[in-house]
Amino acid sequence: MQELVQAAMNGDRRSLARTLSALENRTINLEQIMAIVGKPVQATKHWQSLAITGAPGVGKSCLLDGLLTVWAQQNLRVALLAVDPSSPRSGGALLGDRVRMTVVDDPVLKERIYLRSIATRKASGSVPLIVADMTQFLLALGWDRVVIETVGAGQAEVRCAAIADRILVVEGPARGDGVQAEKAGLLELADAVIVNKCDLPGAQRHADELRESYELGTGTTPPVLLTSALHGTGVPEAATMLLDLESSGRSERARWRERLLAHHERRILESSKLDDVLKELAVGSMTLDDAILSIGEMNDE
Ligand SMILES: Nc1nc2c(ncn2[C@@H]2O[C@H](COP(=O)(O)OP(=O)(O)OP(=O)(O)O)[C@@H](O)[C@H]2O)c(=O)[nH]1
Ligand SMILES: [Mg+2]
Repeated sequence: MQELVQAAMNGDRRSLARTLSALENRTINLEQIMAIVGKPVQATKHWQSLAITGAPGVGKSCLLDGLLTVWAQQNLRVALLAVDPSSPRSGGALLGDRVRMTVVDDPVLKERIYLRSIATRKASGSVPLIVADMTQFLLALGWDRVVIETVGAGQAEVRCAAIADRILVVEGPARGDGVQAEKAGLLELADAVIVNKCDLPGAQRHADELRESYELGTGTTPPVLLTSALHGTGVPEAATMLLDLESSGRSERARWRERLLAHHERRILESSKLDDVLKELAVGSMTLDDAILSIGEMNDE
């Protein structure tokens, strides 16, 4: 494992892929890897991880292709972690079956880009945790930025997004139903929103609706931009805006809420006392409140 991680540090892509697989399969943990890497992730004045999330087919991958191209042309080294949905809709399609990234066709740019998909249906353990660990590892290896693509507004996806420093929500043109309530939680997490497919009718209207609904709420309104990933319209502007994106106050709180919930869940699931607690709960000799307390005490020891 030592040799593998060192080869990854020296830029060998196959070793990098194998180390990430080991993290994904939990055959190695982040602490062990970081002990080999030997240097912590350096804080920078910009974000280091950005989650891109939105409904299936809204154009996230197409948009990312454009964004990664611009960033790579500026000499940035960017890694993309695409979290593959386990939903029956796609049957857990792999990255290769989805949109093709053209940025890797350029022999110079491809050296500055790393693409990796994470198959959620195969993952053993918490996907947000795996994504967080992979992100830290990539940053420690010197990748400038890590971008995480997740699909949908389900709890697991929101949790994956919440591990990132910034969250970009991608939307499509208006479908005439306004801003739906079930999306409110996701929009609350957004540091920026891009309405993609602006070559189709309804995009401008949806951008207006979004701005309006943000203005009705409390806190700052995140930037709302229009792009057509298909034609490249607005993509360079979006790339520039995103590079220096600040966290909106509201998203910061929402993000920590998700992280706290994820952390709590992980503590319970990883507790050595879990089996005993479940047995006691099942026979009624313990209350749920006692169970939480008991697991908490155990972990504090
Ligand atoms: N008209 C139009 N079509 C677009 C645009 N961007 C993407 N598409 C098309 O939308 C489809 C889905 O694009 P993807 O980039 O794969 O969307 P995605 O959000 O990554 O999809 P999932 O990863 O499956 O959730 C593709 O057929 C694209 O060609 C756009 O700006 N305008
Ligand atoms: Mg995609």
